[in-house]
Order: sequence, then C-alpha cells, then structure tokens
Amino acid sequence: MRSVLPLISLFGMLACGPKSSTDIPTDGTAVADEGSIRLILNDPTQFERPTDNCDAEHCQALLEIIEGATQSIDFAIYGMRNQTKIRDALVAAKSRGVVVRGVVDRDLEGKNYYSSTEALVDALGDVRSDLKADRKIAKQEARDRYDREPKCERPEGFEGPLQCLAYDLGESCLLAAHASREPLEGGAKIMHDKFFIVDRRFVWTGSTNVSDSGTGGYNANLVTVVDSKVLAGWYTDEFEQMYVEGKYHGRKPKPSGQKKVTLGDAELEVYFSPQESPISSRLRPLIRGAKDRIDVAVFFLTHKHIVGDLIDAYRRGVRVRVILDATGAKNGYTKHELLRAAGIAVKVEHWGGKMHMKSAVIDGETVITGSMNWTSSGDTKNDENTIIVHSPALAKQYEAFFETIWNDIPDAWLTANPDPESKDSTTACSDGVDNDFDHDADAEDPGCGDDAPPLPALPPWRIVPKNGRLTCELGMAE
Ligand SMILES: [Ca+2]
Ligand SMILES: [Ca+2]
Repeated sequence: MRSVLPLISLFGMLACGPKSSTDIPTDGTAVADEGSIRLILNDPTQFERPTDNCDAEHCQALLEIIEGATQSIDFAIYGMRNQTKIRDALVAAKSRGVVVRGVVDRDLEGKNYYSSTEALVDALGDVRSDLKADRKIAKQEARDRYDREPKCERPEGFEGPLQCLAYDLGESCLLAAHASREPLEGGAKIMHDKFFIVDRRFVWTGSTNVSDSGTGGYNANLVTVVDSKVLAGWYTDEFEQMYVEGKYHGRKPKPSGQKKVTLGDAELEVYFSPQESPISSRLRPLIRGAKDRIDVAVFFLTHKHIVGDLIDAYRRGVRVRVILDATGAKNGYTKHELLRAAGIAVKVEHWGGKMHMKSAVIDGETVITGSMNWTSSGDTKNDENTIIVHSPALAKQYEAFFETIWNDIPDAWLTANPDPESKDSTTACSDGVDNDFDHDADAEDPGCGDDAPPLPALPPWRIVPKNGRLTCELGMAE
C-alpha cells in the first residue's frame, strides 16, 4: 500500500503555501514567466447534438493535463453532466496519489444544476460548494432589501426588478425600461467558474462547462490553456479562498495589486469576480479605448453600462459586431435590440447549440476570455474568472473564428430573432435538448411544430429627439 505520508505533507504544502498577494506587483507591472498560452475556439456547427465523448479539442486539452497530473488537481466548476472520461480521469488521478480538490455550485436547497455532479462528488470525496456562503448572503440580503423609487415606467407584463435606460445617440436619445417577465427573488449566487489547475502549473479555463453540451462540443465556447506557474499561483489563491476558507461571492476580499504576466509575446491580465468587478474596472475602459474594431460573442448581454460604451464606440467610428445567443436574446434584460436601434450589427445565432462564449476581440490586439457573462451578476455577484490577453497573433486567431461563425449565421438574423428551439435553429428540434429551458424538448416543444408560436415580445424602446437638451434622461418627453 502506498504510504500516506507524502500525501499529507504535499497537502500541507498546498493548503499553507505562500499567499501570492505578496507576488502581485502593486505598480501594475507585468511579471515575466516562462510558459505558453493557447486559445481553443469550439465551432458549434461541427456537432449535431451533445455527447458524452471527449473528442472536441478543448475537452482533449483538459483530459491531457488531468492524465499528466503528478501532484495536484484543483478545480472550480459549475457542475458536471455526463463527461464520463473527465470524471474517470479525475478518479484515476486520485487513485495514483494526486491530491484532487474541487468546488462546485449549489443553490439554496443544496442542489446543483447538472445531473452528474453528485456522482462526481461521491467519486472524489474532497469536493466542496458555496452552499453555506449562499445561505449567509441570502439572509443578509433579506435584511437589506428595500423598495427603490422607480425612475421609469414599468413595461406591461414584465414583473422583475426594473432597469431604466437612456443612451445618447447624438441628435436623439434611445430610451427603454427593462425587466424580466417573472418577478425575481433574491436567490443564490452562482459559483460559475470553470477552471482546473494542474500541478500548480497548468490552468485550463474559459466559458466551457464540463457537460455534454460544453466539453462535449455542442456549444460555441472559448477555452484558454495556460502553462505558467505565476498564473497558476493566482488561480490557486482564488481556489483556496473558496475551498479552504469557504469564502465565495461577496465574501472574498479585494486583492491589492493587478495580476499581469507576460508569456512570450503575450501579456495576460487576470480578474476574478465579484471582488474585482472586471466589467466596471477593465472591460469598460478597454471598450472606451477601442480605435478600430470590436467583435463580441456572448451568451448574455444585459449590462447597461457596457452597452452604452459599445454604442459610444460605434458612434465614434469603431466597427462593432455582436453575436448573441438565441436564448440570451429572449431575456427581458437583453440589450441587443437597443444596439441594433443604435445602428450596430448584431446577429442572433441560429444553431442548436448555444453561443456560450463570454468574449470579445478589440483592435486586432486584445482578446477578452473567461466565464463571465456580460451581466451585472457576472460583474458583481457570481464567482467568475476573466483573462484579458494582449497578443496580435491570438487576436488574429479569434478574429478568424469570429468571421467564420459570423458568416455562418444568415443575414436574416441581423434584424429578426430565431426561436432557439424551432426550425429556425439548425439542429434544435432533433438534438434531445430543451434548448429554451421551457421543459419541452424537440417534438414536444411547440416551437418545433408546424404552427410555431411567435417569440414573446421584448420590452419596447423609443428614440426621442434631444431638441437642444445636452443629456439623455429617463422620462424625457417626446
Ligand atoms: Ca431541442
Ligand atoms: Ca424547449
């Protein structure tokens, strides 16, 4: 039998290793490290349905580092569905003496969204979750809840928290009020990361869930694989805040420096949500600084300020294109119709799989990657990670991929919105998936029938002339 002593000492080292806060320069300079970065973009048009195999390149890359692990695997994932090869590889690593630790998401009832998560937790043992933190935060929020004075009129039929919007279009103003159809309760925050750290050297991360539609290859996703001890150290600190200290969401303290590392020709910046609010602190300034072109590919685009920045970029002559997920385009807070009203080219995807990326490329220079949707929750509530990569070569790779999938989506979806589970959406009626989360899949879904009902309407918007006024304000008269 293998001696347990080396394991205990290794575990001790892992759990009590130096905090990298001391390794983060406070003057914003980048740390130089040996290593490399690889972007893997998964093309959803190559797959007809979710699968339990691991043939897609991003899954292979994950399997490779798990199978090569000699000391440690730390993972923070939303959950797991199918993906037997990944589970088996983790179990095999553990049985050959690798220390395997993990965290997953749970809701206030202790449940996880994905059906194979419990089997993974049972097989590995050392897997924890955000359940306790969620319950504490929910209690606090219940105490803090208060009614805010609404600053705009609620659209009829939309009961959720109200978002009042006013965007400047130069001679006119674009005004809207957004809310979800259903009232939203203050629910659990999400441990939404999808990263693995192997041997404190390799980090596999991005938008891909470990699921039949994620690593199984059905959805459009972007994975970043980084070989860097420095970057792995930052991810380990983030992991241990959750795993060792039980700190999730708003309970994670704000770090003191900016995490930047150079790997060859690429410079990487790392941000964790919510403590670093990456949208407010970094994505918005990047968009405000764009000079030539921005291509965005996201699942949800509901953050009101980043939408204002995209409109401003477009108005100063930057070419802006957006590919949005068709389910995301049904959300009561989606801003894509406002972007279109401002003149920006937005295509809503028409695949069976989802546009699950949370990313953009700016000026052929900077790629935004990670797990964070462009939403207020992604910025300020959930556990998320974002890597910003400055590299013309990787930007070129992203732009080529974007061009391919942009051209794959018919121009009809520049103005209309495909029903995500209907004959509008390639394989959606034969993929075995409830693509639009209404509890009916394929032939059972009314959208796949001959008389498909129209999509429910989104909240309205209007354009009002400025008539000499300097700013756009809510409640402006025509
Ligand atoms: Ca389906
Ligand atoms: Ca459905």
